[in-house]
Amino acid sequence: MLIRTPAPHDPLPSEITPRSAYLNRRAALAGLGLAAASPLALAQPAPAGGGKLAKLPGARSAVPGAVVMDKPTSYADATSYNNFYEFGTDKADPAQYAHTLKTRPWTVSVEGECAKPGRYGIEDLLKLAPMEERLYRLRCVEGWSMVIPWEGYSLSELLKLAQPTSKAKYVEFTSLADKAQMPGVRSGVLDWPYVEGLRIDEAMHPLAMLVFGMYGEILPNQNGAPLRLALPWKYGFKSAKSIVKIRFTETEPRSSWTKAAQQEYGFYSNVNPNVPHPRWSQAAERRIGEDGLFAKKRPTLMFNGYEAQVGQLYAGMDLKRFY
Ligand SMILES: Nc1nc2c(c(=O)[nH]1)N[C@H]1C(S)=C(S)[C@@H](COP(=O)(O)O)O[C@H]1N2
Ligand SMILES: [Mo]
Repeated sequence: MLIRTPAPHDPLPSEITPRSAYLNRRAALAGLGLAAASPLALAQPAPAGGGKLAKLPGARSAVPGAVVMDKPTSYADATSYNNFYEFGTDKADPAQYAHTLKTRPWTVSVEGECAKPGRYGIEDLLKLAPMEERLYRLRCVEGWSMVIPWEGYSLSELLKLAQPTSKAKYVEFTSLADKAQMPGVRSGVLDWPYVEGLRIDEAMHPLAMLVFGMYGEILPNQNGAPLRLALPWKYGFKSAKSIVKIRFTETEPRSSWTKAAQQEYGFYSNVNPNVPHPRWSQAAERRIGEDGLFAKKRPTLMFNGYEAQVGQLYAGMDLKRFY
């Protein structure tokens, strides 16, 4: 399948702001003497966190595409409507039960096809690279989406320290699975531990983010504390939460969702409005927080709106086959 690569002058979908919003902001900034400020200064300030967790500041990211102009989802919505099956399958379960998760001490082991395997404590990981704030869309395969200001840095910062060998074609991520802390792990709904995988070039892409916080605070447990992935161009389930192991492999890892339903969840799982899930269309989505009586569904964008950044990773691939 041919991937359309936007011409350099094409606006990125993430840069398209309604003209009225732009003019309003410009008028407001002009009043403050900031009219000549950079386009980034026009972006919406991120909403505040809940005020109960430790602060985790991050400077606005310079990675292209890392900041979208969409209105961020409220902190209340982003922390109460979650998928984290280790704490139950209902959207409200993680917020209710994840307080039993112990996030200190926490160690991530990096292993497999690499010259420098290692074990990293969470305090060291927090200091490994400068914290950046990135406003990413996250779209769940179920047909809803959120826009969240994440704090973290590119996953590649950690991966490159391990010096992956030429046999490292893929990276596998494993989440904690502890029955004592995670009531959902007693159920057989998934094959625990939760495992996800990426091709190594996807994992090394600057937009692939290792996340430690959101809304300027450390991650709430229900959102995957103390660290998780955020892969904005893939369906939400590729972004594993509460990671304890990262392994470089020569063969394609089998993810928990693919094991559970091979026909429904492929290895790639790139957001793609043109490839329906076997049981429903993926052409539109509901933005959480905008589900009032008159709220219209939004069209889902190719690669969730990040096509200009990641489209080249899939040039020449049949995305209907490699779904
Ligand atoms: N370990 C683990 N990671 C997980 C999940 C899970 O059940 N367990 N759910 C995934 C799914 S389906 C989605 S949509 C996102 C949801 O992230 P959020 O609750 O922070 O919005 O996390 C993903 N990561
Ligand atoms: Mo999801």
